[in-house]
Amino acid sequence: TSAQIGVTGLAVMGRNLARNFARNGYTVAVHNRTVSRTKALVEEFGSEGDFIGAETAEEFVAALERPRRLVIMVKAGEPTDAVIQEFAPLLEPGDMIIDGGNAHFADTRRREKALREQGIHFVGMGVSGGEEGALHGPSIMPGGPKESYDSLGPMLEKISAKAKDGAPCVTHVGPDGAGHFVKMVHNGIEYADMQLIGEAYQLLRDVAGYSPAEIADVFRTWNQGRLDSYLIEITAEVLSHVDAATGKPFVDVVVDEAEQKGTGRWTVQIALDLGVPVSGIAEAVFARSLSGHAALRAASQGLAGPKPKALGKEEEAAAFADRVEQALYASKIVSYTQGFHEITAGSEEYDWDIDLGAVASIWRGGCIIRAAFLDRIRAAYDARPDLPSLLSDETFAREIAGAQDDWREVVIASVRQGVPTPGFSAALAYYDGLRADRLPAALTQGQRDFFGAHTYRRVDREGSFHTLWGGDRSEVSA
Ligand code: NBP
Repeated sequence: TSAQIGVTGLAVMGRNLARNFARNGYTVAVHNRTVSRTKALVEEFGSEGDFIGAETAEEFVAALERPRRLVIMVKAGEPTDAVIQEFAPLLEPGDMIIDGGNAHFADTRRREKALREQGIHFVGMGVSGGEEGALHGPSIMPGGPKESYDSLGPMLEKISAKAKDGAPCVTHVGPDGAGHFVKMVHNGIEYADMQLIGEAYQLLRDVAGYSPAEIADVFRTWNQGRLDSYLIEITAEVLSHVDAATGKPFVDVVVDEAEQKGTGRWTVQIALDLGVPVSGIAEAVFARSLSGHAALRAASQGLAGPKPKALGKEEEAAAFADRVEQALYASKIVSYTQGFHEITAGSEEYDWDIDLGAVASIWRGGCIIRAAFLDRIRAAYDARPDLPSLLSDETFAREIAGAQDDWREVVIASVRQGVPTPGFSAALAYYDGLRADRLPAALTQGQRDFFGAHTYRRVDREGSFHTLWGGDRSEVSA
């Protein structure tokens, strides 16, 4: 017998993805640099389906039916290149290498181009959902040549998560690096979502005066409404967890320094290159970075702040919690607006022709940012694929209009009480910036013309102009 798919790299993700394929009836060839992992998988999970354990690269390639479909699930970066170098010479034109790791999309573009010259189809495939997702159904974001999706797609549709309406959470995102690009932005949005939730938690704790257990209940209530999402759900779980050793809330015994693996940072770096204002995502990355500067934070402990004033009455605290829900929801709309703007810009820059409604659709299940909310983003783009921004969608615009008074009150309260809310504040500034009739950018242009003769355009006439700032201050055409 031969295998319809092969997986090399059998750490948590690869092992679970291989099991997922096998559980769905595919014969799966499995391979890992360290052979003991391959053996362990077959021994432990062999009863779940048909596995062919391969010890060498040659055995692995020989076990695959043609055209071969070979999934790489190794550590992103050099290990991926090493594995490609090992396998590519053993493959034949028409075979497929699928990289399911968290590759940078620029690496994926480079690899796709090099392998295309050998006639090998290279599919950069974003996978979200962690190890549980890999096993039970992830959200899958494959890029690469469209024709490879014709044969690979049906298999991915089988193993992927399904949205509530039954639609598989996978689509051909676009050529070369499109899939990994979209996965990158997914992670950036994930950072922003987590930061906004964190700010809501901190406000409920410091301003409303709620305990972690009470805040868990608030999040449970929110999870019944428009904020219904995986991240809100697990937030309630984490907040209600009590540390067994001390009896304290778990959240109080964890060191408050957030770590990151890099995809959030990439989202911001690429946004800077593309000129897309992803301020909410950037603030989320910076907030993690700030949290990690332990020495700097220790040295700043004595700095002055406002006198905190907890809300007295219970009703007052409950009303404040409702406002925080509005602020969280409005800020969330802004994060997604910014993330989808980045996808639009990437799609234009690299000619990917990404269907934004389809992206929202495949994020509805399996991935970390899965949420009821994404159904509405999908509907917005399906109704108007050329929507200039999510904020131009009538429903979202109306919702923000309804939330904005509370959103402002929450930002005011956070400033007054000295609770940092970079996410809520940046989202609000973005919103106000976009809706402003006039921006101080006109003054910026004046300053640039003054010190650097950079010229400016006028509101009333075509052309570029320069004022003779050092002379008689008359205006000349530039
Ligand atoms: P890791 O990222 O920890 O990678 C471990 C695997 O890489 C092992 O199979 C290891 O083989 C192999 N490997 C390394 Br390291 N260097 C190698 C080399 N030079 N040649 C061949 N194999 C090499 O595993 P993971 O956490 O399962 O993640 C796999 C991929 O999936 C990563 O790219 C990750 O970013 C991505 N991802 C992870 C998650 C998640 O939740 N963990 C979610 C989504 C995507 P060995 O056994 O011989 O050391």
